[in-house]
Amino acid sequence: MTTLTSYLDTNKNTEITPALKDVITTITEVGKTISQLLRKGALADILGEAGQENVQGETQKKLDVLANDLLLDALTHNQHCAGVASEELDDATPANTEGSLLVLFDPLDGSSNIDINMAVGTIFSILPYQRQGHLSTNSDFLQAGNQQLAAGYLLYGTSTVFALTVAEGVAMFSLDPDTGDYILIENDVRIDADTSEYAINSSNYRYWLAPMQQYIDELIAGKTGVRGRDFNTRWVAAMVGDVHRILCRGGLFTYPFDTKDPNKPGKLRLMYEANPTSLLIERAGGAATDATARILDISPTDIHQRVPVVLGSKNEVDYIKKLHLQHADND
Ligand code: AFP
Repeated sequence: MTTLTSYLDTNKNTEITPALKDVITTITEVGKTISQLLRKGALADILGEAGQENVQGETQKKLDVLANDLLLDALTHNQHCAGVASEELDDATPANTEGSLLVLFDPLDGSSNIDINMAVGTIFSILPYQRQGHLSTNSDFLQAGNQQLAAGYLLYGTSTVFALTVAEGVAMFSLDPDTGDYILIENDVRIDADTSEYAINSSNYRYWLAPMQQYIDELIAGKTGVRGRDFNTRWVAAMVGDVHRILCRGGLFTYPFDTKDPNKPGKLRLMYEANPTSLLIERAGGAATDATARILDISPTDIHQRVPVVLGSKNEVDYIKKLHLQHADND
């Protein structure tokens, strides 16, 4: 039996530095507390609205606020952490000026699922910090996803699962509620290139671009259309859950560009959601794009910027990209 601690200690990968180990351990320890609070549910008085709005103008749930505060407190007290950025806070919080790492997180992805007892998760991304001796600022975080040193998520579902990528490959751990240890359950997660399962919020159909409408029309036509086979929909309403399903059994997830709100080219956040999940998906053999360009190569201009996301089984992602490029050529 391999625990997360022994995995981080004995993994041959030399890029798992002591600083990374320490920060990853801090995140997973907070994950245990969040998991316990979720398990208590209404009994812990953590359901419902906290009565505040976050920087994105969305109402925060009590547990969003709690999870955010727990992670922020633990990470700013970690000696290796030079700064912390949260989806829930306007600005990044500077921490230890001698730290070598910056941490970004979405404390509770899929928060609308909390009150209905469905899966939610914590997503994180770790970037290098180059300006030791100085307080970190928002601009230090504006690094492309391909610079991430590690990324992962905690999924609080029927069990609590931790997915991690550091330098290469993706490993998955399950939290043993009896011992409090994260136990390795999959050492090298791989995603098949082909899939018949897709995730999209189809209620936004009328706002999508023509190539995305064409793609979904083709999947719905199934055997009777150009794809010549049937497809099936799954939608968790928490990206972290959809990404987890794809890591487990393949699939396609997209929150595409839409014209619903001209100020939002996509719903998902590049730095807290798209970058970390794209790194996991690519490292497991899948692909992640904004429909035409690789997500991990996007140079961020704002820590809260949003981006269209198409990720999962490689052949489906490539096919969507082909449709978008064809439409661009025809325009
Ligand atoms: P919240 O964390 O604000 O609930 O948002 C979750 C999310 O950004 C992402 O995790 C889901 O895939 C997506 O929203 C669900 O969006 P819909 O509301 O369109 O189903």
